[in-house]
Amino acid sequence: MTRFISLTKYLCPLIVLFCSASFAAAESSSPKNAKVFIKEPADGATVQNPVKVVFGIENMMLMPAGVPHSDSGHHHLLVDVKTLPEAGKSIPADDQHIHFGKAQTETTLNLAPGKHTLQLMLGDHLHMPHNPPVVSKKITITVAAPVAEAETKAPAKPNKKPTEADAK
Ligand SMILES: [Cu+2]
Repeated sequence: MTRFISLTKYLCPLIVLFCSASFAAAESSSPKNAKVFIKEPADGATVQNPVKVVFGIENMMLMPAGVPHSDSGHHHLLVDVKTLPEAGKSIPADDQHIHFGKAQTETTLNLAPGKHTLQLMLGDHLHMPHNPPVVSKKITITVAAPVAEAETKAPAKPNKKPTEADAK
């Protein structure tokens, strides 16, 4: 009896694994604790161009595009993306969906001054989102206007000592 119980205990997860694998053969699976996150900049930060973005990953392996390997993928940086890329399709490649197919762990961006959102999504060797998708929290940053531009808009006050006239 004990032997039977322990056997089913090990067999059940295996059966579930095989079944789910056959139903979702097109998508690469990801472990439950898989995580990607933006290490830099901090959420809510005000930054200057060029904006350095550092990627973090946990419980998945970084692998260049085109190299199939279980529990692996490469980063995709989503800039001002409102709707996440669809499951079962390659993540689009454009200015708002930047692929890091060489397994890079950081990048620098030049963004228009103002507010922007950044989010990471892992894609497999075929640039497809995993099942379940491995997506970071979406952060918002403010890109400050270039210093020269900021100065012309708000000229710095001349550095002089306060006089009696100033005090009145
Ligand atoms: Cu990709």
